[in-house]
Amino acid sequence: MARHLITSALPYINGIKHLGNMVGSMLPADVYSRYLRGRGHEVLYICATDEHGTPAELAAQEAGLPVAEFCARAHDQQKAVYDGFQLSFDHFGRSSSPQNREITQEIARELHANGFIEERSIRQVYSNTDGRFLPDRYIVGTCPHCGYDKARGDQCENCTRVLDPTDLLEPRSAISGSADLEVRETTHLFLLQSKLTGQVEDWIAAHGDEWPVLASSIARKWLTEGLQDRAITRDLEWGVPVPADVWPELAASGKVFYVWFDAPIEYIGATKEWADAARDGELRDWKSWWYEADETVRYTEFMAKDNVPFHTVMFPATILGSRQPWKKVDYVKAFNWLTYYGGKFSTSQKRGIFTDVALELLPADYWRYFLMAHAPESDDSSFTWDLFASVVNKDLADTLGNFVNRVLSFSRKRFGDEVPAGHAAGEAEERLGAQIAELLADHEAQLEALNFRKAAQSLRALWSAGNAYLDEKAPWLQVKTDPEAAALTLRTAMNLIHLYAVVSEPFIPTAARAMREAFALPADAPARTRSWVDAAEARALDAVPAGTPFTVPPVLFAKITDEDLAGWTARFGGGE
Ligand code: B3M
Ligand code: ZN
Repeated sequence: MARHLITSALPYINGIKHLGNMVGSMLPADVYSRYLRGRGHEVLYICATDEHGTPAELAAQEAGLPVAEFCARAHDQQKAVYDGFQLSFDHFGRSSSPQNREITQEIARELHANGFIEERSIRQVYSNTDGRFLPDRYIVGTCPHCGYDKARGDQCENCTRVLDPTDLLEPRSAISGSADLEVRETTHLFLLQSKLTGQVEDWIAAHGDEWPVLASSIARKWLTEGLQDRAITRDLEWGVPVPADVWPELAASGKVFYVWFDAPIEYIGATKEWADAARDGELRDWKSWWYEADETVRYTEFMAKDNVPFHTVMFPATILGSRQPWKKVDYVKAFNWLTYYGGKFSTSQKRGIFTDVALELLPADYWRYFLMAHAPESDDSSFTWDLFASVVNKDLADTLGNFVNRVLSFSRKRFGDEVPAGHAAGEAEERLGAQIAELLADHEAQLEALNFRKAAQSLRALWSAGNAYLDEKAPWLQVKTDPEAAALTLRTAMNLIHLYAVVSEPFIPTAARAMREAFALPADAPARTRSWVDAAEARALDAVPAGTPFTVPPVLFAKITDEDLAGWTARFGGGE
């Protein structure tokens, strides 16, 4: 059994994430983690809020809170939503933790000792009114090309031309609106990525072929453009301070590391947070996952495609340059965009569906299944309410939910509260068993390959097989002529329900639990605690024996009605 280290890109702290963020990082990482745990692997699923940087400071300012307090609250809010989505993190940390500060500073010291960090003086715009240096995008003015008067210092949104802040006419601070700006000399630390290019190239040459094309092609494109030396410090109040033992002057002038420098290190930092939170007697060895980790540790990262360069090039350059045996990623699972009616989900423009609001409308399982079944893997994928409703109604309500309810209620009505015995399994059951074993093998193969859309398809195929069997046997007719035959059909169908409970758990954990708990299996029954189903068990379909007491759970999935659909489309905006 392998040890699986799993991380999903750290959600930025400045607001609740939308469904597009969820589908491209945390949710698939959770499905994969749950699957691997089910297969008996040791799994450590780590995530955290990414808390530093200018957007965090500005969001705090807007909320009228000190930034530390803003982040603490925003972290708890995000964590509550992720709990609602049933994300099974082993630890959900904070990049502002002392652990991350310590490790980030240590890595910076090592990079310095190895000659990969240099101090350079640059010219930067300073706002006298705000009392701070302004990052390019916090300087606004009139575009010299098109005359748009809200162009940002890095780019004009109107004509899309890339700009330098000094190009802007009538520049002013985006924070205060003040035009009292000046250009000042300031010293920053630069990571000499150019000196690390060869090592990153070698590393990608050795490992990149195993990654999906979406990740490896982005990594290679960045490499061919060559790695530039990058400023890794900023003039901000909130961030990991530059270590004073190495750079006393910079530390005294309040420089902190750039958010993209410390954010990926938080994968390690959060693992240490996890270890530090161990209760008495519990052994949590964070280093065994990260430092001189042996080949039994397999590290998989999940992220949207815009994060790929940071994870495949910049972060590896950082840890390669540290010359310390930090674990590097084995597999990079990247996602395209989930769109809202073909357009962008946008946090700033409040377009699309936010994760907290989604959970107010429907429980997590509905979203989890839909999002995985339509994950933007090989291409972008579009959310529409019609599509969502049809997937929920067909797959979850009709194919799975209705099957479960139909079988259990009918059996209770005809045979009482225990799984009926009936005839011994016959030819139809043998065929069904063979089909289920085959579909399950396909499902496993898709999950092993991290093909989430196809895995959702094979899961649905497993559910459909139960419906086809039921329709073929028609126990409601059998019961009239041969009740023992009807009993066999129902017992077999109930075994399918139990199998569904086990193998659907990574996608729909709440419904899976309800299906599992429908059967009061004796404490020592192997099926009771089963976390996955092997081929022999799948074929036999007899884990739940006759005589097992059962209950009929409440409807697993409610159908989305036309009124729901009309209401949600009106509220969130549809295709217009
Ligand atoms: N916080 C992603 C983003 O907000 C960024 C990911 C960091 S992963 C180390 O787009
Ligand atoms: Zn312009």
